Amino acid sequence: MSVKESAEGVPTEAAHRAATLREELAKHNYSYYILDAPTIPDAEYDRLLRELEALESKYPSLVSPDSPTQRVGAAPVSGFLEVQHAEPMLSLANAFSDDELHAFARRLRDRLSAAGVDPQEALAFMAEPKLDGAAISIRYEQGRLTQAATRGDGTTGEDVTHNVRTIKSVPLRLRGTDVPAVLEVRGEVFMPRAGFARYNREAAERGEKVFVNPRNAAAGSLRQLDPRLTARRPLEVFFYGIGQVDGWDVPLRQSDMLKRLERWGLRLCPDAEVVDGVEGCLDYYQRLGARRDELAYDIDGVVYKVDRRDHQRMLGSISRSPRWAIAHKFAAQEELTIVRDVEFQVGRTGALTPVARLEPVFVGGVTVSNATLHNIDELRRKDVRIGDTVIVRRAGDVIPEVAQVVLDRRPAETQIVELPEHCPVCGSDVVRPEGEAVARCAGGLYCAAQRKEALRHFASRKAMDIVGLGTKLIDQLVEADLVHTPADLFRLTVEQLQSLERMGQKSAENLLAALEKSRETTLQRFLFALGIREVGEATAAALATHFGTLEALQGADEGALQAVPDVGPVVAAHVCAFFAEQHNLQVIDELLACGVHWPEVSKPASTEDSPLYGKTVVLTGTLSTLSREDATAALTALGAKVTSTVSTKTDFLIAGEKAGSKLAKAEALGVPVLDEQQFLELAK
Ligand code: D41
Repeated sequence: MSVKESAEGVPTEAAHRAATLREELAKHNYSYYILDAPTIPDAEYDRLLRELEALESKYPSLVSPDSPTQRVGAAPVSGFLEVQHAEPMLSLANAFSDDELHAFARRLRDRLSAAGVDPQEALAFMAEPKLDGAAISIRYEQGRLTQAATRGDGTTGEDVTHNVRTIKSVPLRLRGTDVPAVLEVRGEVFMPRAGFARYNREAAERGEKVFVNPRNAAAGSLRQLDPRLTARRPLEVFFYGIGQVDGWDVPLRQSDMLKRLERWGLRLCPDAEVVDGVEGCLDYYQRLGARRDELAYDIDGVVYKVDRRDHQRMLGSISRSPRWAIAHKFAAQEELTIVRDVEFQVGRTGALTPVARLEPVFVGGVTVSNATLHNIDELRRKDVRIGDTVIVRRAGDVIPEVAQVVLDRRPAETQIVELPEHCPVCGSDVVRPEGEAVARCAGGLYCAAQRKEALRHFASRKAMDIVGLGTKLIDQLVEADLVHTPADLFRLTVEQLQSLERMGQKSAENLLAALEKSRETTLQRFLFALGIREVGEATAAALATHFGTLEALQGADEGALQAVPDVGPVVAAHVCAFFAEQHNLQVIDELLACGVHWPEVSKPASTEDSPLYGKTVVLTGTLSTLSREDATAALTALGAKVTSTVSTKTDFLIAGEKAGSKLAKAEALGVPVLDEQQFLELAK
């Protein structure tokens, strides 16, 4: 019996198998990129892809341009062709303040009411993050990707089809049977922060050029001549609009139009929302701004768009920008300035951190005159010299850092920075263990800098919370030789304090009262205050809950410590080393003798009995009775793992007030959602 063959001599079975594989792969791609809920492990996906590749290489007539094997099909190009955009790619006007946003809303209302729209009607807006990447227009004909172009000047862009095809979140073919004859979609190609960091680390290891920021990385990657190079860049895409359309009755609302795009397999930004009026816009701006550092990608503001497309049409555009949309920018996060000096700061653990003293510059809403260079390796890698012009970057509350030297502006005379051999504070040797990036002062608590940092940490709000004992006062106490260990704080007298500069009797008494108050603490705070390496707040809480008493913790060996959720070998070793040190035990004894005490830890019969033990939990929205940090600490103490993104691996979403996209996603994925009350019940 002969095998059935199709016209090109391909066995029907092989053709069927190829079709099935493509369908499977497309389904998994959709789950992965659109639903953000992977259905199979990466390795399994790769196996299916390889099977398809093998079939296609055996029967080349099976290959089609939209096969998932054909992402990196094209050979390098010698240059970029021009593309005329069928519909121009407009740009966005900017608002830099709330006032400018109010003015935008006023203009909208005036124009719309002149066009007959009831000015009382509340306007709905699409509010979305403004990604810092590269704008792209992608054309699908009969559902197949035919062309991708950069924005260029808005009228003419460059053909980057060969590169865009390598981006896995860009479908080569749209899902479904009801796809338009022609559909141009517009969006932003970007490099997520994690991918950017990983890419740069690996590039640096290979001695290649690193990217200054994710925006340059995205734009640069699209302009590669060889698509095989682009394919190695971790690029992603979010779509936010359309260009030319043929054969689709576009929905009335922008938000509904986007939902339709999503069903065709085009990825949207998960953090976009429909909001009401300017108030809704400003509220979104605040909320997104607060989450800016947690987002997986860089943004430089928020975009608001009138949701009704008939209103958009009435408003029209002016000089290449639509009147119906505006970008509300965040304060710039990068600026240029000059390095005046580089000094080494000594931290609590003796780590020497190079810090650049800068010509003051306004960035991210504050004036920056110091920026960290992290460690000596980073300083060498970036080759920062005194006299250089550098890019300083500031992200939210994070310490400003020197991102890069602008070599074009390097003056003829610069000074190279050397790691000091002796601690700039106490003169002890500086040691740098083999293979470690961090150099440390070997002086321990002999070093005044380390003592100051240890005391500052001990007194801080989340540790012993000694109100009024700030940096300046600690510096004075250490310099006057009044305080060597934390226990000395509790032995201070009014007379000693009054001998300090700018310290009257009243302030001295207030400080003693604050010290008195801080003696009553919790085991968790006390453990955190000790400043054991790698023991942060959450770990301190987990240790306190698990062991219940200081004695039990001190008696634990590394094995017993690792039984605590989230305590691994490194933390366990640091804890053991801390309690093995005689002078640490002495300080603890003295603190207890000075009256530091805490209530017994109420320990659940066993954390393993908690319904939250071992569960993966995501927090969203605002809880009314406890802060995000306290909720995280409580969950960690119960043995739960707190993560930031909802996926199929999430066991519970705890949703407070104003929960947004995470709640929607949890509901879509069927992840159980707890409100605050239910969470507190379970955490009892
Ligand atoms: O995230 C962005 N960068 C973004 C850019 C966005 N979310 N929406 C945008 N919307 C538009 C209009 C309203 C003109 C369709 C844009 C851009 N334009 C844009 N990106 C680059 C130039 C214009």
